[in-house]
Amino acid sequence: MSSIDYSQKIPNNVNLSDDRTLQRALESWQPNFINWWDDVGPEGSTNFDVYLRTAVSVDPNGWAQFGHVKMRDYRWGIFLNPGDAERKIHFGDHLGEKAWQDVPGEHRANLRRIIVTQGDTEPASVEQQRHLGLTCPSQYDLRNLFQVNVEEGRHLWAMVYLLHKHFGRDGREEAEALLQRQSGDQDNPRILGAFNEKTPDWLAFFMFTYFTDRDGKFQLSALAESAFDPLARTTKFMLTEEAHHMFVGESGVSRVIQRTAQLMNELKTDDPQKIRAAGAIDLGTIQRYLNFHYSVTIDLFGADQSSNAAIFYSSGLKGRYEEGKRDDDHLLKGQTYKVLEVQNGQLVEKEVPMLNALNEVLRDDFIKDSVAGVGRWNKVLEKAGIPTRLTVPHKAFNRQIGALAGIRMSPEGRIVNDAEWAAKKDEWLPSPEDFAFVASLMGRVVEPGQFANWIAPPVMGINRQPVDYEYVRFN
Ligand code: BYC
Repeated sequence: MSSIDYSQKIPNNVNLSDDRTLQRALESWQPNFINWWDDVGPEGSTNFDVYLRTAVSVDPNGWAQFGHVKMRDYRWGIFLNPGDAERKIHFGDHLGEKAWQDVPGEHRANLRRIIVTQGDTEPASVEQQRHLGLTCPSQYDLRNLFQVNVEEGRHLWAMVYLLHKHFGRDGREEAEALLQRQSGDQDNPRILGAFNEKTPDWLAFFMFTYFTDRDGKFQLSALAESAFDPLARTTKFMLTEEAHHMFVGESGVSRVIQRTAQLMNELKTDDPQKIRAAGAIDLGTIQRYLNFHYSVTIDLFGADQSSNAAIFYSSGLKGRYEEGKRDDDHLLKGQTYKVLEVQNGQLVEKEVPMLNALNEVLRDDFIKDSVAGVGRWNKVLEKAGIPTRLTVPHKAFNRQIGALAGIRMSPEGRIVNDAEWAAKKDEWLPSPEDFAFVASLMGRVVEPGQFANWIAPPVMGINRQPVDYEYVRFN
């Protein structure tokens, strides 16, 4: 089932034409999706022909094709990784039983909730990024933004397919609601905190795609273990696309650092004001953006102790990251895990049942992965001979979810009083002045091969095209 039927209105590899009712339901959702894209998708981009990757197969050795397309005409489709009829559930109370092709009645509400929460993040990110095209630092970057946007749109389709196919009328209603909630809307916001934050500039975009898309990687990996086989197969394929999004973030921040380091060396200064005056982003501002995006993203893993997480795992709905590679009993009953909490004004470690701490387990896996990339950013500084190093803040810094919510803490992990927090907040998190400065750099550079002054060019182009390729035709 690896070929994709492109003759259909909705490209798919799930034999959609065999299920007329489902096909009609999805075809009636499609115009609503396009209306949503027109209303809150990338601003002012309707006529652009963009050099985009489109999924054409789920074969790992050639799953995508590249070509110039108008984003509105992008072939958003439904693609599941190939199935294994013999697949067995490999964790939780149903361990060893056959994976489910349909939703068991007793798990329906929880599965729906997980799928809706996952689905909600996809359109949210497109909404958050909708103005960025107006201030792109290059055609290359503009194309990458649009690539991320269309693929988040496809990920929404992936979740809507599951809702329509497996959750009947409730699923169809949820699919509508996914187009109605809006990022940052007072009355009808997106479900999770980070997806209601603004992505006001390209540094925020790169940090978002580095950190927040990485939450996507870890959550999707956990869902790819699910006993509900259609969810496992669809999230596996989504992960293929997600890798590029994190690349955009990691290489984007890296190029910002590279340019800053170059100017620091040229001007022989580490004075932030001089770097700013030269039109680049000082390392302090980069660190503050990092602190912000890291802390709101680790909140996305949920409370450190969660009975939901225990139920999701024991029922087989959501596994751990790389569940299949772990050599324990995959039941986790009687095991413990350390979480942090505050006692008498001190942070202390507390041993709690592992099943209840699975959000924390996934958060810790995410943290390890994030820190590795920050290390790669530091290599850029090291290579340039600059002694400053970027670091991720303490896990308890600026948290809003779970036992650490609301604790006043410095990025190094020192509990501080309200007065110190108020005095230092602008050293630790981007201040209104930082945002205004970064915004002042955001011009619009669209000549092929040209780059804004605050960012270095990439090492190579997309799909072996040159860096000065015409990635976007403005028409
Ligand atoms: N903000 O018991 P808890 C991606 C809520 S990113 C606001 O810990 P649970 C992407 C929680 O919903 C991946 N609310 O919850 C990236 C619950 O509410 P109710 C997205 C929050 O269920 C970039 C209450 O607090 N996928 O793909 O254990 C671009 C109690 O919390 C937050 C998923 O998240 C928050 N940060 O865990 C595009 C996977 N955190 O029920 C895309 C699916 C928690 O009391 N979701 N709450 O009203 C899940 O697995 C779980 O829902 C969560 C929460 C891990 C998110």
